[in-house]
Amino acid sequence: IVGGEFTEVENQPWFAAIYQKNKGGSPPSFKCGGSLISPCWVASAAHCFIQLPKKENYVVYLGQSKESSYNPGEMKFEVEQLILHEYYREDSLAYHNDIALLKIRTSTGQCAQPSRSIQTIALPPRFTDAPFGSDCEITGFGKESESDYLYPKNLKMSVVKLVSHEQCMQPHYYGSEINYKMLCAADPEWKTDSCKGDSGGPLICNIEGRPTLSGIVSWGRGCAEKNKPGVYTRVSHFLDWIQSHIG
Ligand code: 4AZ
Repeated sequence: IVGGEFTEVENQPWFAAIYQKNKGGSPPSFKCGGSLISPCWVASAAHCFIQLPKKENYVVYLGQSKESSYNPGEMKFEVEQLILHEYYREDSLAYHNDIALLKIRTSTGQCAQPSRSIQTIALPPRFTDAPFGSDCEITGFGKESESDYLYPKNLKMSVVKLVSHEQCMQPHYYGSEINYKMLCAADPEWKTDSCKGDSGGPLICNIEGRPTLSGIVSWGRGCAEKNKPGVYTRVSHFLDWIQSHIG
């Protein structure tokens, strides 16, 4: 996250930290964010997993405010199922149908136990989003500046505004790279944005008075660049796909 502020996972208790296992006993490497949408299921971005689409290679933590550290109250999970969208596709800039579902279970076969630092996030009503111009929250362990090579250790969050498709499809924004299964969100002053490493994490908007998973961090040209919003998978347009897999 460029800009924004450091936070604790109690303020984003649906946030999941997804790590890729390493060979030869070295600790797992942080890979992507995710969101707990039911006790057994985490939603994330397909592009995080496409190069290594094997569930055995990943481990999921809930309740982490600090990356790659022990966090009191955290829970660790293996991935029982890794489902990537069957129409996931990459264009020059854009990812299409950039959504994945991870079924999680502890070593003793349990799903997530809700606590102060672990909670599910609501899915949106069908084809329903917050109005354009609404404030929404983004969360992640991603870079604080595109040029950094290090990632922050502490979880960050920020606030961005939903940008209309009409605006985001302007030639000096993203033109025809954008479609209606994506959401654009940005800071009017281009000071805060999601960035590399935030992929898969949540864009949370208030819909009908409750915090809702409206978007999944997917792509963007750079981070907090003028006229280049963050682009998010539009969860309200994938509810049938989600339902068909999680029941
Ligand atoms: C990335 O490379 C990335 N500003 C994620 C989000 C954005 C840009 C890049 C959006 O993972």
